[in-house]
Order: sequence, then structure tokens, then C-alpha cells
Amino acid sequence: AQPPQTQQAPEDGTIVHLFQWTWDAVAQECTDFLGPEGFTGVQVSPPQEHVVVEYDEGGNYPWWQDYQPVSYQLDNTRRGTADDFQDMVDTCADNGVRIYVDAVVNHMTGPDSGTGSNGTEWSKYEHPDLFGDGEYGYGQNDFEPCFEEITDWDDRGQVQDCELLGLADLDTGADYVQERLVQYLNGLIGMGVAGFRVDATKHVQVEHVDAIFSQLDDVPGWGGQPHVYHEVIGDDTIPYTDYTDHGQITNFDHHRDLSHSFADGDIADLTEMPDHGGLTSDEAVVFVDNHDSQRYEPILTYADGDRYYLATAFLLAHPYGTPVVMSGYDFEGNDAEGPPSTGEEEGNPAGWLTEDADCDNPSGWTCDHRDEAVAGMAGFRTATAGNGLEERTRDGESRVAFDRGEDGFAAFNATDSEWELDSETSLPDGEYPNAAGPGTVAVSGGQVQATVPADGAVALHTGG
Ligand code: LAG
Ligand code: CA
Repeated sequence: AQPPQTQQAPEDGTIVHLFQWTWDAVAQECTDFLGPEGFTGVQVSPPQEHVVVEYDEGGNYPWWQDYQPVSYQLDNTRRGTADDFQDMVDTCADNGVRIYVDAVVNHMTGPDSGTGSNGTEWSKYEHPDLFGDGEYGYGQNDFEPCFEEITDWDDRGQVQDCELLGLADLDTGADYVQERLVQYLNGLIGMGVAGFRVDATKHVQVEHVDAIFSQLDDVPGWGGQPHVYHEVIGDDTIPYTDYTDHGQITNFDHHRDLSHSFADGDIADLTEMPDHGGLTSDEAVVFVDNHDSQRYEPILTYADGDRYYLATAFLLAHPYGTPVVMSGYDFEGNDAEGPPSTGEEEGNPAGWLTEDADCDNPSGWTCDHRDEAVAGMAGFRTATAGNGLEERTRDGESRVAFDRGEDGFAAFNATDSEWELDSETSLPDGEYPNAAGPGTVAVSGGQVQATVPADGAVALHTGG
């Protein structure tokens, strides 16, 4: 099926990271919720064959298994089969939702040896069957010869040639390795995958990124090149801007500014739009948290409740960057804990299989994208795409309201008491549903009057 041709540019949409969700559950969510609400993309967890690591007694298989590719085979990961994956891509496309694959290109595995989720026997520098047809593998010569873990993060050569967390570092400068990576990525594009979040790009030399990502096919159906964003945690040694010619960049500076501002209730100045980390709005992918930060450096996460969802609503209301909304599962302080699982291995080398998320009956899945403050905001973003931001009202440092041209108005209250809002707006007079909460709000004579709840928002837009 062909996706609708009238859709907006992917950079203008809203992506949800359905962290660790099974392919079947993602497909169902595209149909039930994401398509109808106007979310335009889903970032899925890495789809290739992964290591199986039983982390502690009782069979906890940590989520991070996925970041250790054993091969590029798609069959029988803990999230489903290759057929399930194809069904997901097709179903989501039918609903106007692109699938973004988290592409691990920098490295393979860490431990000495094992059996992968699809049954492939591997050792750290021997990955004998990359595509399941016995034709291509990686051997010792396909890895960077450093063979040691990165210890000096101020040394650019080490950061790119040595082993991130002790993970076997691919020789991404070699033609053969580039061909295999392009084969993997173009295979996914051929299935209809429309974009990539590229894992650990900072650890791949810029010329290698150029060589690999300039060989990608156009996405069938959607038209044009895939939408690519690179995970770069920019610093003085390797700045974000090294990679801006090759796709968008995950903006961790913006993440820290936004999350701290909301955590501290100091949000009014966020209406300004500096180039956080040196990245322009067009260059940046933005987020309140991601699957790493929520575990290792939490500033504001699902565990913080309303304030977190308020920050996410703001992320979608503000024009800077392309937003990714995090949606994973409750891990109760154990950062290695795997996703909710079936608890049965069923003879599958993948170990425990992941349980299908169901936001009507979530059992551990946080379903953050369905929070009342967030669910309607993809529609707000679409309605206001391309418009600037004009601040309208502020009350201290914790309450602020702005227009998005004549198509949207939003007010945010990061305090623990209600805000009786009375503000000018460019929004045409009328009665609007609140995209960030219950009820409707009237605009009359160019004024909007509303009660903005404690740690809540009012967001109104045209075209609803
Ligand atoms: C990423 N971006 O650059 C991912 O967002 C991040 O989640 C990945 O780390 C990392 N890079 C490598 O792809 C995750 C976990 C690590 C885990 C790693 C590989 O955060 O904790 O490392 O995936 O599975 C694990 C152990 C390490 C060990 C390593 C190799 O935790 O102690 O050294 O495996 O055996
Ligand atoms: Ca590398």
C-alpha cells in the first residue's frame, strides 16, 4: 500500500520511540492510535539478530542485548519474526506512520562467544553468517585493529577506532564492511523502512558515515531518501556539527536544557530559540529523555509524572527540532532489567520473548505517548508546522504562553497551583478542544481565558 502523498515532510512530524515494543504491538498501535492521532513515525529497537545474555538468576534478559548485533538477520529476535517485521512496516505505512530503525553500524558483540537470537554461533571477532544465506561474514580482519576499550575520551582516534564498552569495533573504512552495512540498510529500505536512528555515530569516522549513508536507496512509496538522524553526544573532542552534512543529529544539549528547566520549574525563557549545542532547528532531533538518559542520567522521566508529561507537551508545541517522544516500560531502578516478557523461552534461542504492549492494559509498559497531555499534541505540531513562535504572556518564570502563528496557542504551567490565564492570541475566535488535556477553551475577541491546571497545559489549534 502507498502512504498518502499529501503528508508533511518527515522532519515536521512527531516520532515516538516505542522502546522494546514487539513488531505486532507496534503494528497494532499504528492502527489504533498513532495513525489516527497524527504521529508520523515510530523508532523501533534494533531489529537485527542480537546476543542472548542471561543477566542474573531467573532469566532477566537485559534490554541492551539488542545493541550487540550477531548478524543482520531479522528473523527471531525477542520482538518477533522477519514476517512480523514486514507486517509492521506495511501496517504502519497504511496508517501514514514511518518506521525508523535503530541501526547499529559501529560495532558487533562484546563477550567472548555465544549463540544469537536466531541461532547463529558467534565469537567476538567472528560473525559467520550476516544475512542467513551463508554468503557473507565478518572475521578478525573486518574489525579495527585497536582491540581495546576506549579509555581516553579526549582522544578522537581512540573514540573512533577503539572499542566502545568493549564492543568489537567494525573497520567501517573498509569497502567490504561498508558494502555489508549498505546491504543491511538497503534491505530494510526495500521492506519499506523510511528512516534510521543511527546508533553511536560519534564512534564512526565522518568519511565512513559519508561513504555508507550516501549509498542508500530511495524509500519505495514514500519517495526520496530515508530520513536519517545520528546519535552524537557532542563534546569538545567530537562536536555535533561534524556530522550535520549527513542527516539530523540528536541534541543532548537541548535535552539537558529542556529537562532541567522543567524539573526546576524555570521554563519561561524556553520560548527563546538558541541553536543549542550549535545545531539549528532543522539540524536537531530533540527529546526530553531517551532510553539511556532515563536510566543513567535521569533528569526528568516518566517516574516524575505530570511534570514530565508537561515537558513532553512543550517539546511538541515548540518549533525547535524534530521531536522524539520516549515510551518504554517501568524498570523500577534496575537499569539492566529487560522489558515485560512472556516468561517462556519456547525453545527459542532469543530467550524470553517480549510481551505485546497493550496500552489499554499496560502491565509495565508506560505508554507515555498516550498520556492525556501528550496524545493530542502530534495534531498540534502538524497544524502549526512551519510557523514561528511568538510569546504572548508570562507569569513569573514558571508559566508561559505563546502563539504558533495563527494556527496554534499553547500555555504551560510548571507550578503546583492553577493558573488563571488571560492572554491575547492570534488564533481565530472560536471554541477549541484542548489538545493537552480535557475540555474545550473559547477564543473571543482575540483573547483566551482559561484555567491552566497545576503541572498542566492548554494547547489549541486550527484544523482540529
Ligand atoms: C548507544 N548509543 O551510542 C546506545 O544508545 C546504548 O544504549 C548502548 O549501550 C551503546 N550505544 C552501545 O550500542 C547499551 C547499554 C550498555 C551495554 C551495551 C551493549 O547501555 O550497558 O553494554 O548496550 O549491550 C553491555 C554491558 C557492558 C559491557 C558491554 C559489552 O553493560 O558492561 O562492557 O555490554 O559486553
Ligand atoms: Ca568505530
